[in-house]
This record gives sequence, C-alpha cells and structure tokens, in this order.
Amino acid sequence: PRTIFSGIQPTGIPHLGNYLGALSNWVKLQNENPQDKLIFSIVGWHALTLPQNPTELAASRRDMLAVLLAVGLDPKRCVLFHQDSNAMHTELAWILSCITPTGKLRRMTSWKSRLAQSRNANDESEVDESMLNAGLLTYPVLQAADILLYRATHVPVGEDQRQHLELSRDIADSFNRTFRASSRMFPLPTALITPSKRILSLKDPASKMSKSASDPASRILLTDTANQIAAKVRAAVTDSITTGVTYDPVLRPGTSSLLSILAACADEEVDAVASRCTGMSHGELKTEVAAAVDALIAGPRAEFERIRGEVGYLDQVARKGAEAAKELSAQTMVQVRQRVGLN
Ligand code: AQP
Repeated sequence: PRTIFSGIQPTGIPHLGNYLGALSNWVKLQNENPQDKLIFSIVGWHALTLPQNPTELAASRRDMLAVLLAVGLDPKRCVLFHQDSNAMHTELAWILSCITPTGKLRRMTSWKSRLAQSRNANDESEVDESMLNAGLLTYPVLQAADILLYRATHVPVGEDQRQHLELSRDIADSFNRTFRASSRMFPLPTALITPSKRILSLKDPASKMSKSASDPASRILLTDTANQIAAKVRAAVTDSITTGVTYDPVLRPGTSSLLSILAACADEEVDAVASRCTGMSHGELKTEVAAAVDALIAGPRAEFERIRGEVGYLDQVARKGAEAAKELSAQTMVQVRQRVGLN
C-alpha cells in the first residue's frame, strides 16, 4: 500500500489553481484508493520563508483547515494536521540539512528565481544573496523532512515541484547510505504529477495564478461569490487578434487560459471545449467560464462558510490530526536518532 503525503501553505484562501491543481486531486486520491494511507499537512513553517503578517497568518492557518474539510477531505480517512504542531519536522530537517550540500540547494530553480528577483530589485548586475533569508535556501530540506518523516512513498505535486521532489529522493538515498543498517531507513518518494491543471493568472497569463500576487483580481478564490467571479472573469486579459475564440497559448495566451479554465472546470479536453466555443465572442466565452467556475466551487464555498464557524470542531480535528501525525513520525524519529547516534 502507498503512503501519500502532500502539503499546502497557509498563505491565504486557496484559489482556483490550488483547487484544480492540488486539492481536488487529494480528494480524488481519498475517494478512489481506499487502501492508501493519506497524510495532508498545512505547512505553516514554509509560509515563514516570506514575510507574513502574524494576525493574517493565524487566520489563514485556521481557514486552511476549514478549506480542506470543505473540499471533501475526511479526517477519519486522512491525517489532516498543522505541520507546526509536530516539531519533529524541524528536528528531522536539521539532521537532513547536515547531510545536504549547499551546492544542491543553490541549484534549485526556486532559489535561482529568488536571486534573479533580488538582483532586479536592486538593479545591480552582481548577484547578491547576502540579504536573502537562509530559509529560502533551505526550505527544500524541510520539504524533504515533511515527506520522509512519514516514510511517504508517493507525493502528489505540480510540475513546478518536480525538482524539489528529486532532491527529497537524493536526501533519502544519502541518509540511507550514510547511516546504513540492516533495513533501509527511507523509501525513495515518487512524484504523482497532477496532469496539466496549471491555472494561469487572469491578469498576466504568462504567470500562474498565485495567492501572493499583488493584484487580487488576478485570482479567483474558493470563497468568491458568483458576482465576484463574474467580475474577475469579465476583467480577465484577452486579445483582439481575431474575432471568435481559438486555442493558441502562444499567440492568444489570455483567451487560451480561459479555455483551459473552462476545460478544467468541466473535466473535458481543451480541444473539445475550444471547438465548441469557436463561434463565441469573448463576452460569451467569459459568461460561460464564470458560470462553470461558480458551479465548480459553489459546493466547497458553502461548506467553507458553514465549517469555518464551527470552532470547536476545527480545534478537535486539528488536535486529533496532530496526535496521529506525531504518533506516526515518532516511530521514524526513534530510528533516525538511533542511526545518527543521538538516541
Ligand atoms: N496556478 C496554479 N495552478 C495549478 N496548481 C497550482 N498550485 C499552486 N498554484 C497553482 C498548487 O497548489 C498546491 C499548494 O500550493 P502552495 O500553497 O504550497 O503554494 P504555491 O505552490 O506557491 O502556490 P500559490 O497559490 O502561488 O501560493 P503562494 O502565492 O503563497 O506561493 C501545490 O501543489 C501547487 O502546485
């Protein structure tokens, strides 16, 4: 049987991309594979790699648990927990960081793009990493610890996380070789890549929809009302290259992104959706997209509003999740400490 681990940062209410690219897939795994062990975490320590407003972070942390329940994850079937309520994540991350060469971390594209951003900001030709916090460099090791602590065999992630998962495999292998014993400590985790459900920003189809992008109109939140969805979709970037609607991500990125959203919401192939929409104006396409998005999120949205108020229930789910997570990871840590000589 597989042990599946995945995480989401409490950096705000999830958007359509998080839902289609990650959360709906977690629910599918839960409903389709009764024999798998499922562990889903709200990874608060990862959120700290970027500056957060503490009051907002505390609210997002609570809301994210309500969202996971609202989209259909069942705490009786999965371990749902806050990473920051199990300190063994940081203990293992420290041990793993001591067998991880910094060169490997500097090769991560996530780090390289941070470096590139800081260079642009200062308008200097020299790359200067001295002001970037150490967490931005080392968080892939914390990610490895998140996964290995539960000896997860499979990790559902988006394409953008493939490199970090490779690093987790490297680190697991490195630990297994360095601290040999009669049995292998960690299985090498395999990526379950979510099939191309990458949802793009409504304002800039060159980048993905993101919780932290500055323009709130660039993303549709799981809590948006039908009117808010319609307004955001109406204001989405399109083009006027030709009349009508065609799928051409290179020449018509905005229009194509709307078609992708429509296809993802309806769980159809984008080509089929595109040929159905050929005769439409952009206005008609947008009306259809807004309706499809609203139909998709209406259920989770209503559930979220209901569950968010059930503070006692949420606390109970968080407490039970933390207990289960700690019980599983304590078994791993007894062996890890023994192997490194710190038991
Ligand atoms: N636009 C997207 N399309 C499809 N999938 C997406 N994911 C994120 N954006 C899209 C997937 O959502 C999961 C959780 O993401 P995360 O919270 O760990 O942070 P992220 O990947 O950095 O996503 P965000 O929403 O852009 O958050 P911020 O702005 O806080 O960094 C992941 O599985 C991710 O692939």
